[in-house]
Amino acid sequence: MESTRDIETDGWARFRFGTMALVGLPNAGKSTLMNTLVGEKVAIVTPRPQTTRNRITGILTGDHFQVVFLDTPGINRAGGRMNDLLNRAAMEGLMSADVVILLVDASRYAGRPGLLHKELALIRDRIGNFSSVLIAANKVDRIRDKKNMLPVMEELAGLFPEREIMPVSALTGEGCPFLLDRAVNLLPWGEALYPEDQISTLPMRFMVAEVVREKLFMHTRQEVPYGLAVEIESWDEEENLIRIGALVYVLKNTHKSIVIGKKGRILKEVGIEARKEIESLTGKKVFLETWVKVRPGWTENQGILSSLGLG
Ligand SMILES: Nc1nc2c(ncn2[C@@H]2O[C@H](COP(=O)(O)OP(=O)(O)O)[C@@H](O)[C@H]2O)c(=O)[nH]1
Ligand SMILES: [Mg+2]
Repeated sequence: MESTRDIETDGWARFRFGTMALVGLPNAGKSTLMNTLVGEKVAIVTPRPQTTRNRITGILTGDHFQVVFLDTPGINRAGGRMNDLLNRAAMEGLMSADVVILLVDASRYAGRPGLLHKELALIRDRIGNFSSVLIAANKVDRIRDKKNMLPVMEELAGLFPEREIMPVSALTGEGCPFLLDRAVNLLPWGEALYPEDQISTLPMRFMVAEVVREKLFMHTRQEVPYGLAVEIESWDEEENLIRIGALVYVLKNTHKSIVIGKKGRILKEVGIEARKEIESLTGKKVFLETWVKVRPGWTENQGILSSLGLG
C-alpha cells in the first residue's frame, strides 16, 4: 500500500515507528483491514463474528515508516472464560498501541443510525482517554445509495466529536491509503524494529494453525466452529518440503464426525485448501496431516487455552 512521505523542512523524510491497534465490534472488518494494509493475508477472515481469538500482528514497512498492527478480537459482552480472555486481549492491544483505529461497520447502520450509539457506547468509553484515535467507517462498498452514508457519518461525529472519521472499504481498499497516511502521521519518530520483508511478529507455526482453523470454520456451522482449536503437533522442515502435523480439538463426538465428514470428505477438503495457502505463506512444498481429537470443555480449560496462546 502506497503512502505519501511527510517531508521535513530540510527535505529529508524522517522515519516513524509504532503500533496501531485495530479495534471495534466483532465482524467490523478489523482482520480484513489489516490484511489489506499489510498486503498479505496475516489474519484469517470468515463471515462469522469472533473468528479472531488471539492478538494477531501484521507488519507493514513503508519507505519512511514501519508499523505493527495489532488485530484484536472484537470487544463483546458475552460471558464465559474464553470471552473474558478475548476481551482482555482486545484491551491489552489497545493499551499498548501508539494509534488506535476504531472500525465501524457503516453498512450495518445505514438504515438505522440510531443503533450506532447503543452498540458503540462501551467502546467509546474505553477509548475515551486515548489521544491518537481515528475512526474508519468501513464497508462503504456495501452502501449502494451514498446518501445513506450521511446519517451514519453524522451519528459517528456526534459520538466521537473530536475524532477524524474516514469512510473506507477494507475489502476493496477504497479510502485505505488515505487512512493509512493519516495514521502513520500519528506515529512517533523511531527506527524500524523488523526486517522489511517480515509480515508478522508471530511464529509461522501459529499462522499455519490459523489457516487450518479458518478452513475448518468455513466448512462447519452453528456451534461447531466456536468449539474448534488447532494445534501444530509436529513440524519437520526439509530442504524444499515441510511436513506438518495438525491436531484439531473439538468439544464433542458429534462435532468430530461433522469435522471429518462423510468418508473423510470435509477434513480432506480442509487439508487441500489449507495446504495451498500454507505453501504460499512459507514458499515451500507442504505435506499436511490432520487429526481430530475430542476434548470436552477445552474452552474453559486454562491449560489448553494457554497452550493456544490464549491467556
Ligand atoms: N463488503 C465488505 N465486507 C467486508 C469489508 N470488510 C470486512 N468485510 C467482511 O466482513 C466479515 C468480517 O470481517 P473480519 O475482517 O473478519 O472482521 P473482524 O471480526 O472485525 O476481524 C468478512 O466476511 C469480511 O469479508 C468491507 O469493507 N466490505
Ligand atoms: Mg478478526
